[in-house]
Amino acid sequence: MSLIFLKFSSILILLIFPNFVNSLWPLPQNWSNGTSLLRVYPTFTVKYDPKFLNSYTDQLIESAKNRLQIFLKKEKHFSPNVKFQIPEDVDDSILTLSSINIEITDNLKKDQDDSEEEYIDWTYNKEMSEGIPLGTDESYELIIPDKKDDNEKELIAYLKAPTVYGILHGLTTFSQLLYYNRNYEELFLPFAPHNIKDFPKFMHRGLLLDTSRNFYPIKEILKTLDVMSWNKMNVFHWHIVDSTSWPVVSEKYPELSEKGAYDPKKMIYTKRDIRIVDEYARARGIRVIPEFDMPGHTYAIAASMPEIMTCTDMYPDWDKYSAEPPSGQLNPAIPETYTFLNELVPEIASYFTDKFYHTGGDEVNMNCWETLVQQGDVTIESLLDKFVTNLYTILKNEGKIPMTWQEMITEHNIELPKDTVVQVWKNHTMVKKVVEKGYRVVTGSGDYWYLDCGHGGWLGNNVEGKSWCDPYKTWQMIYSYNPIKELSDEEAKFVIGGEVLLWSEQSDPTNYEQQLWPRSSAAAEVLWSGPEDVDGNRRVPDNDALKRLNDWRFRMVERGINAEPLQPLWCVLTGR
Ligand code: CP6
Repeated sequence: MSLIFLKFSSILILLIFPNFVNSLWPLPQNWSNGTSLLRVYPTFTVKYDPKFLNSYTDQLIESAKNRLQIFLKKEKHFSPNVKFQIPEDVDDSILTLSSINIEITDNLKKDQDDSEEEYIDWTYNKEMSEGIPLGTDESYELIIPDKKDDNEKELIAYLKAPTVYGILHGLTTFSQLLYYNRNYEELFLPFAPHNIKDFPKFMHRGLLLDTSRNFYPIKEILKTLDVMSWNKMNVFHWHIVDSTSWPVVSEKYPELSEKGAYDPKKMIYTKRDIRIVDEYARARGIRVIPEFDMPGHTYAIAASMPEIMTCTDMYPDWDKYSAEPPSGQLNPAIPETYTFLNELVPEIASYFTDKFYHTGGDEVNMNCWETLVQQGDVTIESLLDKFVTNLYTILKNEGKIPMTWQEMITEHNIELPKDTVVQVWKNHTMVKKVVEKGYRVVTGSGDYWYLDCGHGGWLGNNVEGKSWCDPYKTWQMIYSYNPIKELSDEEAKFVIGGEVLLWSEQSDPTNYEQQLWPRSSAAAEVLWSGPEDVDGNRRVPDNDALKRLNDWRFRMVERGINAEPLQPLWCVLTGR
C-alpha cells in the first residue's frame, strides 16, 4: 500500500513539476530516469576488482573511491529545485542502494607483438609514461536500477567504461545524483532508475590560469583541478610565466626565478611542485599543458639574462613595443638566444608528462625588432620564422607536439608543422581561417570566454572608465558561445575543443575562485554536452539551464568552493 502511495505521489510531483529531476552538470548525452526514490548510506561501497596489484589504474580507482566516500560522509547538499517526497514509513518502503560495481572494459589489451607476455596493462604502460593521450575514450555507462536482480540480495549500481577516465567521469555523475535531506540527515537518490550513456562532444575541454601576473600557491591550483574534474574538464592550460614574473625554478638557469620570481623563496614552482600538480591532475583525468610564452611576453627573463633581450623597459612608450608593460622580447638574431632555448626548453618541457607544450607566440611586436634588421639583409618576419623553427625543432626532438596562439597563422603567416594545435583567442571568425589552412584548433574567443578583466589590469580602469571587463562575460554569454559556429561539418572536425581563460592582472587567490566558478561550468557544459542537444537544438541559457546551474553552484559551494551567486537566494528558493 505504502509503495503504491509512494509511486503515486512521485508521479504526481512529476506531473506538476516536470523539470524536477536530478540536476546533472554537464548534462549527459543520453539519460533516462524514473520516479523511484532510493536511499544511500555512508557505508555505500565502490566495488572494483583490481586487475593488477599496484598498477596505476588500480591506484586511480582507489583514490577516486576515497573521494566519493568523503562526499558521502560530508556533503550536505539539498536542492530547492529537486523536489521529492520522503514517505513516513521510509524504512519499509524505500530500497537502499548499497554499492556500485565498476568495470573497465578496455583495461586488458592483447599484446600483438609479444607472445611471452600475454596481456599488458594498457593504461599503466601508456599513461604512466606519456600522460593522458589526446582523444582518450572518456565515455561511460551508468545504470542505477530501482529493482533488485533476482539473484542479488542488494540493490547495486553499475558503472562501465572503456578506460579509467570514463570511470572517473561516471563517479562524478553519480555524486551529483545524491541529495541530502535535513530532517532525515541522510542522502537520497531520487528519480531512479537512471540509465546514463555519456561521452564528451569535444576532446579538449580546458581552463587557462595565468600564474605570472599574480602568483597562486600550489594548493590553490590543486583545488582548481578538483573543481575542473567535477565539471568534466580535462585540460589545465598553465600559463606559467609571462613578462611580470618567472616563478619556475630551472636547474640549468636558477637565476631565472632567483631574479625573475616575485619572491624567489616563496613565490616559485619547483620541479617537485610541478610534478605534484601533473600527477594530481592525471589522477583526475586532467592533462596539464604548460605554456612558456615566447618570444613576446618575456620581460621577466631580462632580470637574469638582459643580453638575449630586446626593447626592454621602454618607458613611457612601452605600448609602441609591446601589448602590455613591461616591454621586452627575446632577441631572435643572436646565437646566445638559441643556446638558451637549447638548454632550457628540454629541461622545463620534461617536467610535464603531456605530449603537448604550448609555445605562446601571441602579441609579438615587430617594432621591437626593427633595430635588428637595420644593418643586415634579413627581414623581421624571417627572424620570427627562424625563432619558431628553432623552438619547434627542439620540441620535436623532445617528443613534444607544439601548441601556439593564433597570431603565428593569422598575422605572421608562418608555415608550422601540420600537427600543431592553434589556439584562437581573438574574433571567432578566425577559427575558419586557421581550419582552412589545415590546423587543429582550440577555441575560446575573448569576446565570450575571457573570465578576467584582461587589459586594463596595469592601468587600473581603462580610458573613459571602460575596461575589458565591459562587457563582463556573464554565464549566459559564456553558455551561448558555439565553438564550431559557422563551420561546415568537415571544418568542425578540426576544432578539438576550447578553453575558458583567466588572465591574472586583476586576479589572485583572494578572488579567482569567484571569477572561475560557476562561469567555467557554463563552458564545461558546452564542451562536454555540446552546443546542441540530441535533437539538434541549440542549447540556450534558459530557465531550465539556470535552475540546474544554480543547483550545481550550490553543490560546489557545499564542497567548499567560493562559486559566485547567479541570483538572489529568494529566486532560487521560489524558483521564480
Ligand atoms: N597575456 C598574454 C594577456 C593576453 C594575452 N596573452 C590578453 C590579451 C587581451 C585580453 C586579455 C588578455 N594578458 N600572454 C592574449 C592571448 Cl582582453
